Amino acid sequence: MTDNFEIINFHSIDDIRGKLIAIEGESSIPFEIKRVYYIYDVEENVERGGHAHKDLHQTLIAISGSFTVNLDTGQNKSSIFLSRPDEALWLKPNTWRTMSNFSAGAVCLVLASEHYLEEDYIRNYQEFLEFVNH
Ligand code: T46
Repeated sequence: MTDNFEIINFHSIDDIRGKLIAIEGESSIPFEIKRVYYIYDVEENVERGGHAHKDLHQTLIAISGSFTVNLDTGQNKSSIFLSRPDEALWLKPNTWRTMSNFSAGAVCLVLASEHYLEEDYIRNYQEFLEFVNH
């Protein structure tokens, strides 16, 4: 059983003016980017997520600030601290996730492989366990 996630490191183009990172679908990240969204203005001690996806692939990037992503495959649990704009967490399907410990000013940029589809979500943990165990 794999952990259902990978860390992707981006190449930063640096010069005396600062840094630039370009992300291209099916190249910098391993899927076509069909949707982009970002999460910001999250109060301290708030937890987001609490669901899994059946087919969706996503990469999460701490464009600013930091937060923790807590992952659960039904067999393995991991916590990933994201704080670098040159690093992405690639979340594969069938991974229960919550996001917590948002720092002040944190921005989570998400690149998704599909358009928004509520039917792709599993928002009940028992249903998730049944889904991944069959
Ligand atoms: C995920 C984590 C990392 C939309 O209408 N379109 C969208 O593209 C998204 C992502 C959400 N929504 C609606 C659905 C809800 O009514 O926005 C509302 C808040 O979404 P949700 O409670 O799912 O947000 P998070 O932060 O708990 O989870 C989000 C993503 O939904 C999810 O796929 O993996 O970020």
